[in-house]
Amino acid sequence: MVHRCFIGLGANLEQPLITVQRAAEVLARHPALHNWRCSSLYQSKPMGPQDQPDYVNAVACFDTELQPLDLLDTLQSIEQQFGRLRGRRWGPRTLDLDLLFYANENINHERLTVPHPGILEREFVLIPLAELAPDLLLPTGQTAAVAAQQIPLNDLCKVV
Ligand code: A4P
Ligand code: MG
Repeated sequence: MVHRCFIGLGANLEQPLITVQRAAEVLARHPALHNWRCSSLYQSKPMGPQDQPDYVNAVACFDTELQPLDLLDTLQSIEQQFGRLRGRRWGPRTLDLDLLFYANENINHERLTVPHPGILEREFVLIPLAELAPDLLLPTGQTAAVAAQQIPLNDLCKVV
């Protein structure tokens, strides 16, 4: 069975724009991910500690037959491939891939919470999500487009 998924891509170290572009290419070519679509890339102010560089963020969607934890393993192995530095929570990272939605499923596993709990507060998720899928229904019952219209932009700007 095929599941429609959305992920967030983020980077703020070592040429983050190139990192996000290359990660998107790797994901688009991955044999288990189909119908890949990616939003524009956005520059965003860091959420969390402010003593770190701005981020580059995007949202992508695809279809997959992978089960949720297998998809998480796939995403984490790509983070590793990009030399992910794991530091403090919400600290700087070479590449961060967050699973935002896995079909309409609610997952509460020690390794995986879906929908991702930060979606509604993050302009760097909602704006690219609304670009890709304006009619997507969020857990609040709002569409992505309406939620994106209501969120403060916090200097978010499109870069590519
Ligand atoms: N995990 C649980 N649920 C998920 C999920 N839905 N997707 C677990 C991915 N992983 C999930 O993640 C820690 C563990 O979360 C994983 O091992 C996985 O089993 P992590 O990526 O190592 O830790 P983290 O990212 O530092 O923590 P956290 O709470 O996931 O942070 P976020 O939410 O990823 O935020 N500012 C801007 N402007 N743009 C950003 O992209 N990102 C962050 C990180 C902070 N500030 C940012 C940005
Ligand atoms: Mg994360």
